[in-house]
Amino acid sequence: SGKRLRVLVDMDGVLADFEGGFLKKYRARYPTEPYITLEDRRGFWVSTQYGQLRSDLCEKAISIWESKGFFIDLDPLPGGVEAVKEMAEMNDTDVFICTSPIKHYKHCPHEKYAWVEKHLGRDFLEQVILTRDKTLITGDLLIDDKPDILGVEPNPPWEHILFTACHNKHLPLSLPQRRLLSWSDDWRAILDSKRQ
Ligand code: UMP
Repeated sequence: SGKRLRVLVDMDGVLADFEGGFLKKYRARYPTEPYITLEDRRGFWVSTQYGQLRSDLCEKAISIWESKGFFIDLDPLPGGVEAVKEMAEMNDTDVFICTSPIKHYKHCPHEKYAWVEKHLGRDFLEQVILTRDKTLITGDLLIDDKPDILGVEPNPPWEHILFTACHNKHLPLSLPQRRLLSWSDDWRAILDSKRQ
């Protein structure tokens, strides 16, 4: 039919390497403090796991992503930029980058737009959605590494595809949830499965 497919793609942990960027800058700023390897990461919230390691490390972790330059300096995750560009070129397909800024707004929202311009090009700024509540956004698919995506809308219209990350790879999949293991995985088949 003539219906277009709308794909929402998360940024941190899906297109941009939040976890890798965090660990690198945390170790550089706090070289004598303990840290959690990516292999040992559990749970979506980095600050929570650092706080469990030692209570004062929660705020030290937060200081890293609240710093100027944190979000713009994140490296792209392998294949993500290429996949999103290819998706955007597909017939009857609309792609939006759907990302939640941190509440410390001094640098993050600006740097998220700058990251998209740098890696996807100026025209892609049209596709950016900044929201703290993704349940309000309509779409067919939401590709996101956060296991639980909650908000004021109890029945969001999208199917959440869990993008595998260091913090969620050990989680049992709550059926019928589907995963994308990486951008090398068959994201085209997931899109095709949603086309009418
Ligand atoms: N974030 C935190 N605390 C953490 C980990 C991440 O505030 O411990 C931030 C980084 C991102 C946002 O700006 O939360 C997650 O956004 P989404 O990936 O859900 O869009």
